[in-house]
Amino acid sequence: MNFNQILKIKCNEKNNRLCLGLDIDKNSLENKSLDYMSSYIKDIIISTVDLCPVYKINFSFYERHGSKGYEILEKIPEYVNGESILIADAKRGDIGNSSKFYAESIFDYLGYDSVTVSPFMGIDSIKPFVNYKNKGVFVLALTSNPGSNDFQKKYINDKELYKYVIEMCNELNRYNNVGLVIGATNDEELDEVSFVSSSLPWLMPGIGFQGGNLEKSILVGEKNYLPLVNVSRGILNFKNRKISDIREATLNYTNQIREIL
Ligand code: OMP
Repeated sequence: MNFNQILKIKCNEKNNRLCLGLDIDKNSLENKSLDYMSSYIKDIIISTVDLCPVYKINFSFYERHGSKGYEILEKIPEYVNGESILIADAKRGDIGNSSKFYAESIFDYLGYDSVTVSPFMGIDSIKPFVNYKNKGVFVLALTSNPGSNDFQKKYINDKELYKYVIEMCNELNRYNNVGLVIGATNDEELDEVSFVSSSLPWLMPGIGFQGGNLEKSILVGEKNYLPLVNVSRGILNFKNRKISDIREATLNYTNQIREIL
């Protein structure tokens, strides 16, 4: 079975479309040691894994701590133990030869299931990731931040740049393992995205702190193929957040999503 099918099965099994973003800011924890941060993440996973089909790990929150932070990135797949899909939010993309080694580090060495990549350097920069047939590749198409106006929504000839990216992803999806990153804050463009995207999963960050539209994201994404709505700070990032509160917030989002579905 290919990645996009496995992803959908996992989401259906847990009757959820929530991707919990494990963006842990060490400074918000009561104990600021990295060993504590690691066990805190393990506890979050244990207490939410029955609900979450997907976790996304933004590498910046770990790489900023050097080798100790990287050790946590190594441990997260062990903590999840195959019960959910892991997205390495590393936003890679380089000349083919370098991308090949980025893919090797994330898929072979770290053992993550999927990765986020930037399309800026073109199709040859993404192919080395896609060539891992059992792994997933989420390509930044229409991002959630205000800067998505700077390039992505600019017209080239008759259409916006982000639509060229989506068309490239349709073409790249030979092994059914390519997805799009579509910010949930772009509710006005979602129908247009759906029109161009040919049955691809959408990773949809921007729910919670960035004010994205949960209902519209789920409804339009579901019609296309599969929306994965990411929430990070909206669930995690309060001072000294207790694990039981994280569980409750995760359940709360889960219930909202189930109602929309
Ligand atoms: P919160 O705003 O705290 O929920 O975090 C959003 C997460 O999604 C962060 O890890 C961002 O780096 C990531 N993200 C976006 O916010 N917008 C995007 O367009 C793309 C991403 C991403 O690729 O995950």
